[in-house]
Amino acid sequence: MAEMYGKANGCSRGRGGSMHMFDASRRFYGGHAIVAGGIPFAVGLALADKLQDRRRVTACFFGEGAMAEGEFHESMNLAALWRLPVLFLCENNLYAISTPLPVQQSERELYLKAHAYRIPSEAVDGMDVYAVETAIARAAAAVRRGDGPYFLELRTYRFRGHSMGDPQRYRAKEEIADWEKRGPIVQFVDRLRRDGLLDDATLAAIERDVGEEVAWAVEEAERGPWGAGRGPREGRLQPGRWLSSPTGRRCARRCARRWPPTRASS
Ligand SMILES: Cc1ncc(C[n+]2csc(CCOP(=O)(O)OP(=O)(O)O)c2C)c(N)n1
Ligand SMILES: [Mg+2]
Repeated sequence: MAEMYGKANGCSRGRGGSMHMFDASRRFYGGHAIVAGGIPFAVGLALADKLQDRRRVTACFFGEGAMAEGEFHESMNLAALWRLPVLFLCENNLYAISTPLPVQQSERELYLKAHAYRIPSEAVDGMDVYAVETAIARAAAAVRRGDGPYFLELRTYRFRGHSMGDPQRYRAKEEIADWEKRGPIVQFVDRLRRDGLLDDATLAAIERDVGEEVAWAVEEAERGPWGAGRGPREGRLQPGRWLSSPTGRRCARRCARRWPPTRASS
């Protein structure tokens, strides 16, 4: 949360924001602003593990939009050719920002693309927590055994816009409402209740705990200092300081002139 605020107590010392979250101490290697940028990076990490005889699995998450990028195909080829220990996890939520799947991809059965590189691959109901857990456990075990890469297409949906600036004019409200009814948390809770594993009091306690944790993260982020990171750009990220610089003042004036955006400039 502190990283989202751009604060120095964030995992990338406030320099990454939502696009470049990185925490090497927890083996969490991004956040990549370039669509598909994380895929060759993951292949490199898996190559390092293989060369150094470490029995690790690199889990590489990306949206289906990344599968139209050249980097995806180069990475699949090398991962398969060198039998690298990497588990590719594509979250297919049917839209790349505003572009629906049929307008992005010539082959809509996305898992077949990995299959073409001789990587074992399957499509999974990404709205079903059990199905996802089972498929990932099986795939990760195969990768860890040294069988080479594995690919899972997790079929899901994005309930919100791609970003804060996405007005979602490209899809109907009814479509979103339909998918929300089948949301993974809704389905999981229903199933736990049906199986007698969850009662109202336990659910309320879990929701309270989660709420408290999120509130704590927000407070820590609010309290965190600006720009205390080390390096040559020390302190430059403090918005107050930047806005009072000549460049900052010029940018602020330019933005003010352009706001609200007209149809032609937006
Ligand atoms: C190489 C590259 N091209 C274009 C963009 C602009 N861009 C940002 S996100 C995105 C769509 C990505 O699709 P997906 O991964 O399905 O994301 P979703 O909309 O589902 O969140 C695009 C084209 C980018 N960041 N990098
Ligand atoms: Mg998508």
